[in-house]
Amino acid sequence: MIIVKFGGSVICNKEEPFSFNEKIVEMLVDEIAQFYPEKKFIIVHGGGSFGHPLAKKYEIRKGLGEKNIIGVCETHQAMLELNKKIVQKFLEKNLPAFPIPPSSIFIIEKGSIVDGWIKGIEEMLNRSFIPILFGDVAIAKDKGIDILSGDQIITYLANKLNADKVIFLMDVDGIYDRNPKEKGAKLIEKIDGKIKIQWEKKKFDVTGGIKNKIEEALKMPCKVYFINGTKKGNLTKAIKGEKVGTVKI
Ligand code: IP8
Repeated sequence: MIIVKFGGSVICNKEEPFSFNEKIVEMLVDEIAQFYPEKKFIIVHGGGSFGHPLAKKYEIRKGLGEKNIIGVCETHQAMLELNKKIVQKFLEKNLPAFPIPPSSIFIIEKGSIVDGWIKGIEEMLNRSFIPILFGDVAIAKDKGIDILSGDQIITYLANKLNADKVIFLMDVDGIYDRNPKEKGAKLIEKIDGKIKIQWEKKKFDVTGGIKNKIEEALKMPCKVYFINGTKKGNLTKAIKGEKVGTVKI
């Protein structure tokens, strides 16, 4: 089973609230279609310009307060909207995508999953569905409510369901030794636990961007690819195990 993260910066334009990169999602679904049903997939998508601006506006990372309970529901609603657009693209290509709202099956603490019910996901995979999860708001033991990043969901699923491979789709070619926009930035081809990067602090992302992705990847029991999901053919290469982007071995 392969888990693919549709990163928020790939499926949305982060500068524009509620934008959806329809053509890119269609291209990615076409690439997945080449391997279905021989290979099993779980898709997890990020919050992009649907989830993150609202999570920030309603200060959801601070927990459940008196003033943000409606904001929590609105943020979840925005994620359902984005999820529906993605699921629709799979169905148009005749792929049986089935949405699973993470807030209904996971309990978290300090941003990580401490309790989850994933039997349904397993049974869906056995019946050839493609479960589609997403970064979401979730019940938190410590704060009442918190944001659950798609990256944390992937770590949990990769470990519990023994994933063969995880592929993170991003809007840059992989992991760089510093901000890829900086002069002299070098693409790192392989990463392991010793990796050191001059982390960039992102204002947009409430869940920690690339730093969180790498930390999570290091907890996964399989190869993890970080590739540019906006370039045609990259996802196909990663699924086939060909050289592309950065690989955590
Ligand atoms: O983009 C964040 O998920 P991520 C989800 O996978 C929300 O970190 C609601 C902001």
